[in-house]
Amino acid sequence: MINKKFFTGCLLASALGDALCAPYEGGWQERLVWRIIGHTFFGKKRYTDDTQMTMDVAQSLCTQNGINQEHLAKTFAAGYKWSRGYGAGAAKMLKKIRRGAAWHSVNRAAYPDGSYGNGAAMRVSPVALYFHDKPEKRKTAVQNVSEITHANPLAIEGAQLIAAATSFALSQMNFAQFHSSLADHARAEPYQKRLQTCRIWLKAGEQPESTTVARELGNGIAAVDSCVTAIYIACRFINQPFADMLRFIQGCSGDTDTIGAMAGAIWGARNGISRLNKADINSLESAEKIEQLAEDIYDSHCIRTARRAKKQSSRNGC
Ligand code: F2R
Ligand code: MG
Ligand code: MG
Repeated sequence: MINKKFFTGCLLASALGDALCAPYEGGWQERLVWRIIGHTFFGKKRYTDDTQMTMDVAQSLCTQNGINQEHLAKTFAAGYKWSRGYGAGAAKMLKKIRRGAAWHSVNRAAYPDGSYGNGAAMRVSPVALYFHDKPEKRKTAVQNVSEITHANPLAIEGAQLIAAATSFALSQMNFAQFHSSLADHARAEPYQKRLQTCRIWLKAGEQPESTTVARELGNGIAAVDSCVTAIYIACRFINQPFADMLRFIQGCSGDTDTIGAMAGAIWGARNGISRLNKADINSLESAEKIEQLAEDIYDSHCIRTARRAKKQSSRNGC
């Protein structure tokens, strides 16, 4: 049985990656805005849309015992706040859902081909934890969680990659297996190409600079420009201090909060809460609530496992 500390490590490291890299996101205007609104009234570091939507997914998953798209869409809409820095298209859709629109009637409202932003991938870690031992259920759940706001196949594929990487990290999969299993999830050419670069660098033990990583794997708001970047960075720093990984992400520039959230989820699922700095956790807004949500996912996993074992033993006549 996987220990609870890896579930709490995953969600807390993701939230810390988001909050601690948010001051480095985007250009000077975004950084200036975050300097003004980046702390709570009590001096805690604020998280952004990445963590808000991750918490929404976790909460909806646990109360609904799985993915209920109508419930989740309403939870996303209720959690929306301008000051979390949502993507423009996502903000437009969530406001429409809040006014009563059905999610499937607005998920192409901003872009007819659906959003290809990384907003689906950034929030997928609770699904990876909840279905870590059920890969087919995980894939369906990722599709369902993503398409509420991200109907574009590239956004959904990015979310599948991040969810798979997080589940593999939780199961302590070895490097070779991790990368060959991930490659099975990449259909689109940009993902295949970037995963190939990532594997070559890691296998050869190369240590490219953050600017090279940003140039070759991407550092942008599109899922294809950030998901493999996060996976590469998490793998490279998997046995190193969390703070070193975040410093590297900050040096990548661009969409740092989201790369931090996704890489953080993978790193935390592998290393657990005990390898995170307590002072960092204490400095984070709503850290206790995030930890509790991770514990709820863990408890729900234990209940389902026990139920399955009971069913199996009654089938065997025990
Ligand atoms: N919004 C931000 N950061 C502020 C902007 C940073 C900087 N100026 C930059 O652009 O790099 N951060 C948060 O948004 C990201 C997640 O966004 P999400 O949820 O995917 O939103 P959206 O609006 O669906 O997509 C984001 C942008 O991508 C472009 N785009 C997406 N699909 C498109 C399509 N089919 N056609 C044309 N453009 C498309 C648009 O510019 C969207 O605004 C995370 O970084 C989170 O931290
Ligand atoms: Mg954000
Ligand atoms: Mg971002």
